[in-house]
Amino acid sequence: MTSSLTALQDWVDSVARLTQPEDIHWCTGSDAEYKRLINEMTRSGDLVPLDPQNYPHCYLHRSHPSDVARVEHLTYICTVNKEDAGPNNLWMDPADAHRKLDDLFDGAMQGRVMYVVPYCMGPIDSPYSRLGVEITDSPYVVVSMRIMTRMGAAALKRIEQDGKFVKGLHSIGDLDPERRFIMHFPEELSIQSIGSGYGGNALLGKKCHALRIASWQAREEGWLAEHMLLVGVENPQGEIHYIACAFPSACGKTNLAMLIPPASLPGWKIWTLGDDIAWLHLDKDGVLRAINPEAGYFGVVPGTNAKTNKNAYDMIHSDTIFTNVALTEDNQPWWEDKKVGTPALDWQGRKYEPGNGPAAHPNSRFTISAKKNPSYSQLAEAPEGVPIAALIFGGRRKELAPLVYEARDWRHGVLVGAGVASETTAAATGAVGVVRRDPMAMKPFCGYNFGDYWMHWLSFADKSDKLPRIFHVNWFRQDKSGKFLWPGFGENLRVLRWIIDRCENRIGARETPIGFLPLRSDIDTRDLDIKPEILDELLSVDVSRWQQEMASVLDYLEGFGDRLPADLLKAHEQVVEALQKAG
Ligand code: SAT
Ligand code: MN
Repeated sequence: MTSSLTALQDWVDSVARLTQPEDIHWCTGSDAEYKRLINEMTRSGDLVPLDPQNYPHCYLHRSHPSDVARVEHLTYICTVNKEDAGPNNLWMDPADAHRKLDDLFDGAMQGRVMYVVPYCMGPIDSPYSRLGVEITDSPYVVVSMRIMTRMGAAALKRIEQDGKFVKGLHSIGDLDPERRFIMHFPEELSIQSIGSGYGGNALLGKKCHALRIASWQAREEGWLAEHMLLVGVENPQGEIHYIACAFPSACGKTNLAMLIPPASLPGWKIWTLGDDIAWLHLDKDGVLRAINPEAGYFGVVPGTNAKTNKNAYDMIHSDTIFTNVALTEDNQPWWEDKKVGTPALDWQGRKYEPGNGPAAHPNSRFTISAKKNPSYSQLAEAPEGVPIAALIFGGRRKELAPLVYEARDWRHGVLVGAGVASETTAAATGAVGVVRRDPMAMKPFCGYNFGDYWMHWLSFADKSDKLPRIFHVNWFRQDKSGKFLWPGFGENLRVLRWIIDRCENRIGARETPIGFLPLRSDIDTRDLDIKPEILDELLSVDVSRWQQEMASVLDYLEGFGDRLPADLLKAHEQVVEALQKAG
């Protein structure tokens, strides 16, 4: 046995001694194993099989009603030095955290099977991929990890070769929110999660590994782990530009990643590589290349219909695990804005009563292999990834932020990313609709001090002169009555087109204090029912409100004290000066 397999075996043994499972199963990732687990969960009631005619191989999982979203207030970064976790994270001393967790994990798997789940984040033969092993007592987690990652024998083989892997320990425990913790030990490359069976807290390959731990690894190794969708945009001439976009959870990453062009833009096509996470590396020529570390989607269900996201809507009619949706009389999944059928049972399995709130939980999810997507990119498995033409930041903001603008240069782009703010959504527990700073859409996911993270981002300017341009978009502007000003969904391609034309130096732009904005005539509004004055509003920069915004950004940045990079402050000053001149 190689030393990495010995280390793995030793760790599995020590976890088994602590958690005392009834049995241990090493997952191979085979079809037979998947089917066996599905059958067992169907028998135990963990999964409800759906209508086999209309939803073949689809299942419903109901999580505990107190366990339906990420729990940011119980998510910790445990570094030896508190400053390394930063004010953007909850921190606990690693020794204290281990003591607390050892207590909670003591005997936690009694009467249960302990599954050992080797997985690879990224194409199995990519130099950019990284390995992990999750130990869990939840068969729902195992089948989900098989969909979301390259899981099983091939990953184990690569662990043997690479010698390095992230250790993730998960138990659903007793699902008591008082005994629920999601703890990360970046210095030990390990994760421990207890008390939750919900996706982002329990599928440790996703946010815990591919973002929190990977962001730490990425800084040490000189790359970036980002909360970004990844797509290829093909134009009628057959050229494909790859772009990566960072939006907070439940702000439409999956919809944009699977966008279907409107009829008035014939010949365009979107190819999906990823809908949530991108790992970005500079290649030897200085080109920024991206892979999607995941192999499946864990997407928000409500709002998905044949109009908003036809690819997703069609795709989730087979081979899908739904979590916390409602059911119709004839056992079809149902959710708000599905537009067909009526709910009989709500997401908790109760008879549906409108007085009890939405039928499907607002954060109900679908889990499905990326290969089922009709717009799945040929290059999704490419070990070398794809070259990035543009990076796009965005948030959900009723006011202020224009439809699109371009940063002046990389340094300004990092400031634009650092200043992102967005209204909170149902993807995390807590109030919904409150504007908060969510730099690079990484507020819940950066595994270290944001000050150091921005420094790391800024450092790329010295490493390459071929970096992509950086943009900011906002699909969510509203008028006084709360109506969206921009139609969104497929029409967002019109904005991507402008972005690509800018990257190709095909068009000019209007220089404003916050960056470059489109000339009205450069946004193609053919066949769109949008009045010129609305477009003007979407493309306007209100100087005095932006002065307030920049003051609030500065307030936020100053919270990072001496870890705040001087270059970021300089970029900020530049915008403030330009606003002053304009005002
Ligand atoms: O955290 S999850 O991966 O469960 C979903 C999200 O918030 O993006
Ligand atoms: Mn996400």
